[in-house]
Amino acid sequence: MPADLDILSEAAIRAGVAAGTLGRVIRCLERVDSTNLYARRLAEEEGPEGVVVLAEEQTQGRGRLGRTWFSPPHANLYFSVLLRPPFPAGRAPQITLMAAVALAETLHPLLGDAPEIKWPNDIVVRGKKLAGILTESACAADRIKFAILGIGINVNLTPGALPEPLRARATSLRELSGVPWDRNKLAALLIQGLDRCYKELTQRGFGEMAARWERYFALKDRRVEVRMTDEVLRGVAAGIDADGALLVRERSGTLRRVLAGDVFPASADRCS
Ligand code: BT5
Repeated sequence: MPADLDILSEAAIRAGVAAGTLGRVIRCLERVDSTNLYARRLAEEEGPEGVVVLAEEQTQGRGRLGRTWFSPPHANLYFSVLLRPPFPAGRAPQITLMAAVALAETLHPLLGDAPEIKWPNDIVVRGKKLAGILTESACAADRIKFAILGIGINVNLTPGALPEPLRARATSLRELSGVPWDRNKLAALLIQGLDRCYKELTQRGFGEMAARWERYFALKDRRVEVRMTDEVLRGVAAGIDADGALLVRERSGTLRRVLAGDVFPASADRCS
């Protein structure tokens, strides 16, 4: 039987979330295919903005581009937020970047160490991946109809529980701090942080959020390699633009905009 720390509780999370848009409805599930798929089903049934779905375990936890998210039970946080931003479709990538800022700003004081954002969707601490973000949106008439913001954070996962290929590349809050974390309190803090950043993004636009994002962008001004589906691009990471695209200056001086791909320090021999 799991100890209290190992059980997600809607009441405990709600107690830590002030009235806002995000978290007005909180649903904790024992096991689900993917919280993103569950939230998408709610969105298609006209669920309201701000619903947060958490699960103890995912049987089909998803990453980008058909990858999987390792989601063992009662150890981590896996949750999705249903958003209905009043944005044109082109602004969808800003949701992932906003969420990365919220995660970094919430985790930074708790951890002591500054987390790093790896464009577009990873939170990395001491060189290992702590969290990932997957935003999936549906559009109609060039507007975002809804967006599902999915977040996975390794909380109390012990390194021995990771499958072999992930051991060298993934970490958890417990591994970093040496102590177990209260997932309900952490979930509440993250929901609050996301609510604040989402409000700022919708009310004030992306400019200020982009500046905050760049503060945590470890590869800024460094030589990088960007792996895209049909091309590998090399250059210096210059930052992000108003649409959230990664800007890479090639050796020729050309500034390239990258909308989707994986970025690595140049010559690093790692895979995502
Ligand atoms: C991501 O994709 O990082 C997005 C992960 C989003 C997961 C959340 S959990 C709640 C919600 N519901 C879902 O079904 N998904 C979201 P990507 O950048 O493609 O990275 C995927 C890669 O990260 C994998 O190919 C592995 O190499 C690595 N990975 C998988 N599980 C991991 C874990 N638990 N911790 C660290 N790295 C992991």
